[in-house]
Amino acid sequence: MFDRFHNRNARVAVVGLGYVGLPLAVALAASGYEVVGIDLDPAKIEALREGRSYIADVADADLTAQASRLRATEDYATLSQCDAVSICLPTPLDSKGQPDVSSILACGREIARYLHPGLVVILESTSYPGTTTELLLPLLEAAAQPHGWRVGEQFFVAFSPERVDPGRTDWTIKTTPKIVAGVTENCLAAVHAYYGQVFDALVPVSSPSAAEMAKLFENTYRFINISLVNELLLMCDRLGLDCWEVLEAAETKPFGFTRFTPGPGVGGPCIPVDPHFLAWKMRSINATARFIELAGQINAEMPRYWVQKVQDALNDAGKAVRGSRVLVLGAAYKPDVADARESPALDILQRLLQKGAQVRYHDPYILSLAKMGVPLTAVTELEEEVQKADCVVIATAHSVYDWSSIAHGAAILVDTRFMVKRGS
Ligand code: SAJ
Repeated sequence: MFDRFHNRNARVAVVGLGYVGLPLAVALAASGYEVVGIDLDPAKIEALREGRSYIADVADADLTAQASRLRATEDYATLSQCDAVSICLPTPLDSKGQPDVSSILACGREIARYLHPGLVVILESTSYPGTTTELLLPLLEAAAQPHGWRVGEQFFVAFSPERVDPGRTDWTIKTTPKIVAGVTENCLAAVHAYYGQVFDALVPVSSPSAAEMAKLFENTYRFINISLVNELLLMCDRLGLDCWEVLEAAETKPFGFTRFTPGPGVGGPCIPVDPHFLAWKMRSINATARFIELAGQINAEMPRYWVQKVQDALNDAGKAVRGSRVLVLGAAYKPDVADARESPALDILQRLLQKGAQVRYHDPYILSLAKMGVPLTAVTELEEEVQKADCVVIATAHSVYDWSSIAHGAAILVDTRFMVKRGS
């Protein structure tokens, strides 16, 4: 039934060619499939046609190596000729903090237009339990019904959460275990036949909702533990204890303890977003995810805490924040990525601007924050800027920074990442 996958002569599609979809498309092509990448952004399509990667984890050479098997298009009609389609579209929170699944719905409607017998539809985007079966599946069933096609018989629907970690090299898209779930047993068999040729280890679970929940829990676990260690920092501050020393000591426990590190808050497209999908789902059934709500409050508090540290340090030096020159190192949400989505550094910069500081930032990967709503462009002369600043704030621990040199050159240093403490 699924020989085209077993024989790897299936033609497969990936919708959404971002930091999840493009690495997946390359991995599928490298596994021998003919791959069609679909994206609505003409700039992405043009770049890929010219063999230019815009994703740090995909080299131009990777595109060149797969050029015979990977092509890009804006046209969903190509799905008529495809045996499978993986949906890798963003699922952000909207301005009210509610899940925004509009991209998945729009994509589902397009897939429905080109639905045909044999098509395997796999949702990879992170979303709340029920998205696959309550939102995506009905769109496809509505298109299937006039033809008498049924899910699990003429077409197949599955959920398999992405686990792409930008910048990580020890675990790759191929070696990271891949959860898979089908709407029916046959749907599971379909995604197993297909993805089993691509990923080293599949983890089948009983339903798409169980898989959606597993993905959300993975990242909620991180979100809550990061908020716990941030609260530890707040508690140590009130008790006059050195949080770093406490953590170093606790970490010597060889079992039953996982180290997290306090910081300026939680950024990125995953960790600060995914838990709120789960919290929203629980509210929708009149239940509450109390840990998530509390963790969100603590993590959101951290930029204010660190700006207060700047204010206190300047005050101790007889300076007001207003008019002081403050240099923030790093705008990205984590080291060595060019991504500032939900980055706490943005909140720190905004707060300093609101307090009237002369704010500058340095980030080798992000040269302007205008698109993120912060009216600043990066400074480039790092050493000179450190020397001239009344206060330097370490917000993102990019590898390019020489922490001892920065500590030596800064008149005042507020180290939200404890980089100097680490001795690195
Ligand atoms: N952070 C802390 N303290 C910590 C860990 C993280 O403040 O101890 C902050 C980071 O600075 C960042 C945010 O939290 O602002 C998120 O950091 P992250 O390391 O979780 O990075 P992400 O968002 O890229 O998370 C991804 C996730 N991968 C997927 O969703 C597939 C996450 O599940 C991974 O565990 C994580 O990478 C990872 O381990 O690197």
